[in-house]
Amino acid sequence: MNLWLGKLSKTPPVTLRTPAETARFELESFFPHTPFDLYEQTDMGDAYQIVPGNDGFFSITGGSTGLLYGAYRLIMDTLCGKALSGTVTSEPKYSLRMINCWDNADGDIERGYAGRSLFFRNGRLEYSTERIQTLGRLLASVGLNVLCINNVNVHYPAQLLLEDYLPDLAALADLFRPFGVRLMVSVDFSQPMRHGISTADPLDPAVQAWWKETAGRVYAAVPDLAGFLVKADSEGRPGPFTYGRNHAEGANMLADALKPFGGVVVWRCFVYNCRQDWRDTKTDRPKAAWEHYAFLDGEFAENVILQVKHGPFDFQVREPLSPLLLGMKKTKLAMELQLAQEYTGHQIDLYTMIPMWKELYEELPADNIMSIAAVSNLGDDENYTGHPLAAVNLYTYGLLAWNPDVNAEEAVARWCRMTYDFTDDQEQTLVSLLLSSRRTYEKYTAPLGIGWMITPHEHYGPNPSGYEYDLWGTYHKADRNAVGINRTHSGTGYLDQYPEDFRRKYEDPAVCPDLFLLFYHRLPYDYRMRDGRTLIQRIYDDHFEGLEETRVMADRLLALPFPEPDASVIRDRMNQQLYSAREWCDIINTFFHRLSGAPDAHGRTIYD
Ligand code: GCW
Repeated sequence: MNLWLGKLSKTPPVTLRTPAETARFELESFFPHTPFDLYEQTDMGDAYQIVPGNDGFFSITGGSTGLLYGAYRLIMDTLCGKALSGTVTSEPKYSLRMINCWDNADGDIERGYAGRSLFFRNGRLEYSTERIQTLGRLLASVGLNVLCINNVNVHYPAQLLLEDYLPDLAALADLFRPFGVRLMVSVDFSQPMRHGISTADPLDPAVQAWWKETAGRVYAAVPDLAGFLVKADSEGRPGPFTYGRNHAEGANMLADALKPFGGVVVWRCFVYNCRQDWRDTKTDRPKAAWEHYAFLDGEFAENVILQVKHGPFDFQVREPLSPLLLGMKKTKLAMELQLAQEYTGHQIDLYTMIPMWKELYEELPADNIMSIAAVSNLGDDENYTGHPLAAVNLYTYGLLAWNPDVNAEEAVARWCRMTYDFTDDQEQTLVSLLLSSRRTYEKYTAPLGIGWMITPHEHYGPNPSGYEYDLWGTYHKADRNAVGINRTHSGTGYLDQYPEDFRRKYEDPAVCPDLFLLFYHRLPYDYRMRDGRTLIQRIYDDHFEGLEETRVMADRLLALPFPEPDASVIRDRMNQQLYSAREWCDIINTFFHRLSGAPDAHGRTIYD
């Protein structure tokens, strides 16, 4: 195993039953000559305290999971060369730190870039026990504790997880339990209709009774299931709208069924019109989530969590924080991130996410959300994440979910140190390449917050107008004079969904940060930016810089002594990224050059 725990030798045996037992096993094998004590204190839950004593002795106090997290903290600090200098206490910011897998029962992964499913094959739950244990250990080592194993688009036969496959689900839960990881399943809102009920109306007593009975069966098999994840009325999925019900009515009905068992309903807010007419200038897709949910603030049951994508569109390189995350004060919220690099290079291009997450947190008041989720970047490739360096996103996500105040550079550096045996200089090089990779990708792709100039459906490589006349509501409206959408009060009014202080930062193009300029404003190509450049020149410059930075990155990255098989995979993917970055740069520049007719001020080659 070449992930960050690769330097731990022994794999935990399947006979472990609790996180506390796993903690003891990991510590005994990592510190074979050091005495230690573990004190289990149930009410501490995930929190832990590590106290050093004489002659290397240490003790850890915590709940069962807290002992495990404390054990990994100590082991990973040691791997990073950090000695325990005094008492360490820690507790997580969020109690649910979730990974959402978009795995289908046939083994395919929607938007998966690391091979096939680790859980499913041939329409069933079928897996390698050893790989599941490794995964459990990886998740636990960074404090992740909820794993939703199936796609939010619940295609048949994934529905059977609540039916015939329950014993298999229970067996999988047993494997994850010693790592403190609780399973979650995505459910199909219309599932009662597979059982002779003619409706899925959440207010229908037969529907309610079916979900209650189902919850009873499911929790009898998996008593610690975290709950259900639901994508409803979104991109063709069934939901309460069919019956004239709102999403509080839908979510609360399921919440009622799960309540006796302590389960939660995680209800996604990714709801918009995905059959928009491009001629319709009134509808602006980023407004959709607010329109569907804001008026329901305070209406959701105790055990409902609304899971909101971090931006109002869909995981583009740069999006503002979703207005729901700022405005729904009386509802439990989770922020949804995406580790899978759907729009950010398919785990071919280097793209380290923590700098972006830290930017989101700068806008997010500390207690607005109570939980966090991320779409998985995992699969059955030998290295689990396709690109070996994409593992840094899983690792740093865990650290962020535990403590959003984590320092991005330190987190990345710790991952590098645990993963590779590099000199300090080599490690510094890798850390700086990882940290700058997102900005580089941003420069050579769609400019200044506009997004969506990507090949439709596949979502890799450039196609500037691929989505322009499509149904998805993702338009840039570039013409020969101007580009972008006015989303201020005088335009679509999207910005009106935000609090006043947020609005003020973006409503005037003269103060709006450059990187959001075309998200909020429609501007002519000769618009003068604050640094004196025209808008079109800034677009050209960013693209040439992005390509050049990729070339430099390739030289520096490929000079590092990665071990095999990482070295070959990294080399192949870097070469693909170089090709793609050139395509992006040339196609985007040519696209805008053809429209605007503006020459590059520096006379660089833009193809006609
Ligand atoms: O835009 C979409 C992705 C879909 C995904 C959806 C979602 C799981 O392209 O593949 O479906 O987002 O988040 O539900």
